[in-house]
Amino acid sequence: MTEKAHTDGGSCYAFDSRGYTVRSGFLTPGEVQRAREILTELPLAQDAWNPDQRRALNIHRSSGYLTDLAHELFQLPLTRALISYPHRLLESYALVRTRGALDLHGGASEFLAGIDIHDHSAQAAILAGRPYALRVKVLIYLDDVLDTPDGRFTYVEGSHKAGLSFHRSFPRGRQDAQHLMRTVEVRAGDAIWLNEALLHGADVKTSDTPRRLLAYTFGPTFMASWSELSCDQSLERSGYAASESENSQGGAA
Ligand SMILES: O=C(O)CCC(=O)C(=O)O
Repeated sequence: MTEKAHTDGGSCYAFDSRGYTVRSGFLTPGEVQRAREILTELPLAQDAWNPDQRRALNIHRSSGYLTDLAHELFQLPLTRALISYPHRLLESYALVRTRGALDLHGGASEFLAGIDIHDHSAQAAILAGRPYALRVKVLIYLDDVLDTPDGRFTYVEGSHKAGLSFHRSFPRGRQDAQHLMRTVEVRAGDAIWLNEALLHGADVKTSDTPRRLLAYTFGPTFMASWSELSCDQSLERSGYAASESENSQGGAA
């Protein structure tokens, strides 16, 4: 077995058992700087559901480095190995968050908003020793996110495998489930290959340092991106799993 295959085997193991795998220093410091500079020129719009978060969509179409990066990730043996099927890019964006938390989202078995049906759209299965993931999001961090005030990436242990809804099991969210909450510390240039079935979000950010990331989601060719599911503005995100804040306000989870 070659070293590369061995490394990818370890990454697949981590992806299956923990719900994510990290490549430290995926981007060099020079590449991080390049991405940051491009980001200053992209149109960033405030997220409707989070005023402290701004987003630039379709960064793979911005041409230049962020397009090249999409191609590189697309071709990468790790991305292929996690999907095990002809794959496509489902979405891409850059995210800048200045304050606040990022609600927990994703999950292997959360209820879709407004209807009593589990959302299995991000499942990943292992069949005959191969991973078949439906949504793999590559998060590439452009800043160090090491301490609680930086708003660390956080997730619910085991939620990518859970058959029960986290939000129904813990109606007040993470405050009721401290024993299941885990965090990941990343440095600028690190990349996370995330199983979208892992319920994840971020800690409350209180520091004044920038927190920027690039995201590229891949899946099998038969999967649609969330935006492709929306017919018009009023249907946008319709059926999406109810968010943490909706739940804690007594919403429909
Ligand atoms: O901000 C982060 O660290 C995670 C971002 C994320 O989960 C997402 O964009 O879906």
